[in-house]
Amino acid sequence: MIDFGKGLVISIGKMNNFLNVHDVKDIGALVKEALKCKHNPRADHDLGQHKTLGLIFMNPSLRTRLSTQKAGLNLGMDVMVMNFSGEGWALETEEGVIMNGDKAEHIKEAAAVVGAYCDIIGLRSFPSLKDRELDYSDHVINAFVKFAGVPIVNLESATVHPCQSLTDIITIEETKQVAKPKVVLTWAPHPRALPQSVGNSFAEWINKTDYEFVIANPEGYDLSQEFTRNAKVVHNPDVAYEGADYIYAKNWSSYEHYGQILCQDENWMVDERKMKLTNDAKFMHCLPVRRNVVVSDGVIDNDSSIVIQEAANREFAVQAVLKTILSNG
Ligand code: AN0
Ligand code: CP
Repeated sequence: MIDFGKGLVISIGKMNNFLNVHDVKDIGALVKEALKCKHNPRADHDLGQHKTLGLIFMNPSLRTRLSTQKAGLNLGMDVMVMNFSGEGWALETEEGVIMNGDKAEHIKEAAAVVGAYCDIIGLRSFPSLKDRELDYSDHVINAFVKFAGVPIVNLESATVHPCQSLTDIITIEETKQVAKPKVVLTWAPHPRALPQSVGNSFAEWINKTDYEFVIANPEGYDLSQEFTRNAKVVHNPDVAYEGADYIYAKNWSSYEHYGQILCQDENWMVDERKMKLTNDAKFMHCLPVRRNVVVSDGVIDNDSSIVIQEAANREFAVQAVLKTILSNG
């Protein structure tokens, strides 16, 4: 049974920004708050009255875009969404440059202007996958933190995707059959170079739980230790799958050989053979997912796939985050 608790927002503590796991004092309390939102989504419809949520997307999105709008509406907020790519002015992010090229507006003004219209800003900004040092400085979201003057919610930055990771823990808590499940984050093939953000973030959040955690990826695909810390990393998927309660699949491009695709080996796809090695594991993926590249139809269409429940929980995860920020006063 879910214990909905009392005074959860108090135990979550004050939250000024939601940039990564370090902004959360008590993950358990935030998970409970999200489950409380799921139980009664409109219970706090007065909290966000006359407050504006602005969602800025530098990149495509389905789930993040809709779930965050929905969460804002559940809390009574007014919500504005803008796709910067194609619709906004091309942004300069470097300091001190002579802006006589393609970039029409500096991020300093853009962030401050959005901040002038909004009480909370959600921002999605993927990495370039070209310059590791610049990407890992997370300079775009940090410029918003510095210049917008209002709380910032990370809707996937160059390094992490905390709304997704919170959702993933909520979904594991809802479905787990044992107190400390074995959770496996497995790399899977993909034809395009993707960010490490979802993998980094999943590792960073799962490391804060008492679950057994194993990461499986090919040689050359180890994630940054800044996020994986002491997690066990194996380079053979069969070893990782043995006895797993959750198989969480995600592709990422190489961190070491930054942004490169080093492996297309289809033995890394999540398939029925490997799932048979598990303890009847549930299959998870943040979506969007490429069928029969990352995961076989047989696995994602099986009852043990919880990807839709996982995506549905995005609404309540971000609602708990927005509620906590709004409760700061
Ligand atoms: C993005 C990524 O891998 O970061 C978004 C995932 C939520 N995925 C793709 O671009 C396919
Ligand atoms: N999982 C996720 O963030 O999906 P979108 O990219 O569609 O928002």
